[in-house]
Amino acid sequence: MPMNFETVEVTTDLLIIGGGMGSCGAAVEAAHWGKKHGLKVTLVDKASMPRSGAVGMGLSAINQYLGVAEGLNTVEDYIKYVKHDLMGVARDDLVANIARHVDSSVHLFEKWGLPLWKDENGAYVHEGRWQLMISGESYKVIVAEAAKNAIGDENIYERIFITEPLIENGKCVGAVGFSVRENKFYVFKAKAVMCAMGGTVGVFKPKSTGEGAGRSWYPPFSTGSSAYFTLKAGAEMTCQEVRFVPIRFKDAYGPVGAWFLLFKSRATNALGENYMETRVGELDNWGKYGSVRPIPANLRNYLGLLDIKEGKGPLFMRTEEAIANLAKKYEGEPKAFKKKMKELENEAWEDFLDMTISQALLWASTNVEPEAKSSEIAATEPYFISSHSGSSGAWVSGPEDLSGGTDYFWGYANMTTVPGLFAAGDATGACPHKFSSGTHAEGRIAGKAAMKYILDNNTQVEPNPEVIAKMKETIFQPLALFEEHKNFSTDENVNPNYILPKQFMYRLQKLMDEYVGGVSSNFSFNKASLDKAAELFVFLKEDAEKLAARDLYELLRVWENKHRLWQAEAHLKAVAFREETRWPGYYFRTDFPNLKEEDWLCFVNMTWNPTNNEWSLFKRPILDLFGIE
Ligand code: SFD
Ligand code: AMP
Repeated sequence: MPMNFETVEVTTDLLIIGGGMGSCGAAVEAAHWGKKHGLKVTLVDKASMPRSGAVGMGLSAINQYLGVAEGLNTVEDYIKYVKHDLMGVARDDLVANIARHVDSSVHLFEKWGLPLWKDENGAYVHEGRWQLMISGESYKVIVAEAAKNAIGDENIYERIFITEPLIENGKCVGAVGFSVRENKFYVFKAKAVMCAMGGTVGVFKPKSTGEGAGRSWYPPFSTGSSAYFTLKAGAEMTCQEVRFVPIRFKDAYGPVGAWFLLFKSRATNALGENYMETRVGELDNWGKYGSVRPIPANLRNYLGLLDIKEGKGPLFMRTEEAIANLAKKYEGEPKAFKKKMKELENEAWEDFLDMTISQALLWASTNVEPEAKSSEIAATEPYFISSHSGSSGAWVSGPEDLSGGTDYFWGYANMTTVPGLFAAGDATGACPHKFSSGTHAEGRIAGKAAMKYILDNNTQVEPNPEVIAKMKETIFQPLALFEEHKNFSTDENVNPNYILPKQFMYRLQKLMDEYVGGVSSNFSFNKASLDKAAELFVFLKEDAEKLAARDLYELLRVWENKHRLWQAEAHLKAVAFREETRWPGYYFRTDFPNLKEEDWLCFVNMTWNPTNNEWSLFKRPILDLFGIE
């Protein structure tokens, strides 16, 4: 591997990092303001935009749509739904800001060519109250095309992995990274930076190991870059304890929403019991959140997990029963019945073919006919994602009209506590349930605010060249380390001088799985196991300095793992700090098994201090801005 990496410098006004849903929203909006004021917008993605990020495979539903103009819902309805789902812990202002803009993002998608399902009256077909059905195999291609058209191909850098933020006098002034295809080191200098590099997968040992390794619900290429970037910039973070454990079709992770909401399916245990009914009394233990409807996602999980713990699994999605129920009214008319059954079968397969193709393959290869036989569902390994029902991310400012004058506001919507650094999507915390559409809307909000910030602070701060030189050395050091020591042993995989990224990842995942409540420890832990994790973490971090790479591909894996490590550490610290159990279907503290509203109905926030390498954790109050209980 040659060590002569060319340095490429790019100077811009706004740098958007990531090419996913949030970034595509930001690109469209920022380009509009950029054209008006002569400002340049540049976007950098580690992959190729038309298929990068969580929506790359496509989706079969848009999960946030309010239908305000149609009189379907209000912004307040949505805040209430989100706050209840997260057991009281969410930011009114951020949720409201997204909710009031999300419908217009959905209308843009439709204008750009995304096929939304319509009924015979031309109205959108709803999956549930907030969800719209789409034929979304090419969802990301369509949204990325609009973003590319807005800022121009010449301003888009693909296949560049961003590793570090550039900070000068506490302000974010750019980022550095490397090409995953060429021997090039990139320095992006900017007046403002927007971080939207998605969530984190692979911190916990996945259920899919061996021949299924690499399969996950959220994309395996979401590797914690948002959390790393914002933490390393010195930004305040929030809800790092709030991981997401979805219930999914077992082994290929097919989503369940369409089955529960559109097909009105039940899930039952091996004895045919519906745990949502047999376990309903358990909900009384979780304060007022046990009586809200819909039942919060984590409590729904919890009821199923209780059945599993008692040996009443596996759990099954009763697809055959749901399809039969929907076709029932056509039973007297054979032709209409046949047609309806065909239509339902098509919808069942399309749900996966649009979004989780491997689930359709698994069905096909295991002779599943959903109209004839139930399919197993199960809780997955934990993920870090704030756009679905998790909540971890950076603590960002709200918009002035909603939270001005409160501690939620410090100047520019969606700016982190680091001046010049904005965030959206999985990168921002405490505003969950934004999904693909809300993330796009949040990206637009952040993109617009960032352009305003640039107009108000229109100076290009030059990053320190010595810092950049040092970063370049650090980024490529894993290649040099391998070259230096590769001949020490007869097997490259076994060498006392370095650790390869796959081995490192397995170690991180084992640690988190066993001591911080992964699948094998039944999502449970206590202080003793967290202390053990913290002890092992010290060794793991020491060895992170010895990560080695044989080629550019492995260098990417090295940096993905370094990023994951920070998300893992932030999580470990946050769950140790919160001495209660608030989301029992996501994790359970056996030493503090109850909800403690008086002490813990608050945000757990944290910062990492770049100057002394110290972490601090603290509580922040939850403000009630809309009078929503
Ligand atoms: O059914 C770097 N999501 C769903 N949303 C919906 O609206 N409907 C659904 O049906 C949804 N479901 C679903 C969903 C996701 C997945 C994977 C499945 C099913 C199987 C959620 C949305 O997809 C999600 O909310 C948004 O996409 C989040 O957007 P954003 O922008 O926060 O993240 P991204 O789109 O993953 O993009 C990240 C980008 O960053 C790049 N990147 N670039 C440079 N340097 C680095 N170091 C980088 N690291 C990452 C990525 O390449 C990417 O471009 S259902 O389950 O509910
Ligand atoms: P999922 O497929 O689990 O990602 O869910 C898609 C959407 O449906 C999300 O908005 C979920 O919150 C919602 N959802 C899924 N299952 C249920 C359920 N049983 N009750 C209410 N909402 C659900």
